Parts: sequence; structure tokens; C-alpha cells
Amino acid sequence: WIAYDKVKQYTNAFVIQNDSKILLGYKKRGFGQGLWNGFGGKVDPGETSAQAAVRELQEEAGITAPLQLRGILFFVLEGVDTAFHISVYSAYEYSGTITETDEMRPEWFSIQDSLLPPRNPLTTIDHDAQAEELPPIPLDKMWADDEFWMPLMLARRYFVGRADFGADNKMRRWWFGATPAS
Ligand code: 6OG
Repeated sequence: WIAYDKVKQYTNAFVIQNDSKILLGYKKRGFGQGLWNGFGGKVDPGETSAQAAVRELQEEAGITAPLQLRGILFFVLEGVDTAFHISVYSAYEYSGTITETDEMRPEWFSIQDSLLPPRNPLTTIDHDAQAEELPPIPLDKMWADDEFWMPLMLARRYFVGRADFGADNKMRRWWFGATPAS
């Protein structure tokens, strides 16, 4: 087995509204350029990951949110001697004005039903909340791991996962799990 002596801690934060839309950012530069993702970055020395998550969301999208830890991801990439430990956060409200930055272009996406847990058939759907026409979450333009844990996050389950990426950025092996639905 391999000991990863260089583990870097990152954050990734999502704002979700009415279980119907989610805020993603288009990464304009750096690692993951050209992909849509939550907002986040490296945890600085002396900072907790929760503090970093709030700071990064502010820096990259211009908003503040009561982020809650939703899951932990662990990635290794072929040819890269650093392993990524990513704490994923979500919030259901925010304050401030969503702002485009040098690094990220924020946009709302509608959450497709296929990513949500089955609805109780007796639940009434708020059609006003769904009136807005938004594009669905662009999973084909996101990191390949996202489709596995996104439904777990949207179901508000606590998840953990690991994925090993090849040099071509394709996922070679992966494992995801979560606490039972409540
Ligand atoms: P900066 O370079 O912007 O931080 N990140 C990943 N997110 C997903 N969904 N999958 C991955 O698979 C990822 N690798 C990194 C963590 C990079 C941002 O990208 C996230 C950070 O939010 C490999 O400082």
C-alpha cells in the first residue's frame, strides 16, 4: 500500500434552495478549469475547514451562508503525490449578493428529479417555486465523482467517498457510502 504523506485539505460548498435549485460556479482558472463545481479551496494553516468553507464561499461567490458539513471525499490522482481531502458543505439559505469573481462564474441550476429521493406522492409540489426555467445540473461538465455523491448530499445524508483518478482525469476506482436516509 501507499502512504500519502502529503494530504491537502480542501472545502467545497453548495447553496440549495427549495430542493429545486442549486448554485454552482464555473471555474475560470486553475485546478478544475472549465468545470462546474461548488465553491471552495484550500484550508489555510490555523483555520478550521468550516471557517475555510465560509471564507471561500465569500471570496468566490460574494455570499455568506450557514454551511453544514455534509460529507467527506478523498481523492488520489495518478502522478500526483498529494492526496485531496475535501469537506463538502451545504446550506439552504444565504445572505449577500451573488457576485462573479476572477475565479468563478456563479449560476443557478435546477435539480433534476433523477437526483432527488423519491417524493412522497401525497406531497404537494410548489409550482411557483419551480416556475423559473433553469438548466439542469450539468453533470457532464463536472468532476466525474459528483454524480455519485450529489444525490446523497441532496437527500441530506452524511456521505464519505474515495475516488482514484487516472492521468487522463477519468475515475479508475471509487467507493461511496452514506448514513441511512432519515
Ligand atoms: P482551488 O484550486 O480552487 O480548489 N475539487 C474537487 N471537487 C470535486 N467535485 N471532485 C474532485 O475530484 C475535486 N478535486 C478538487 C476542491 C479546488 C476546488 O476543487 C475541488 C476545491 O473546492 C478530483 O483552491
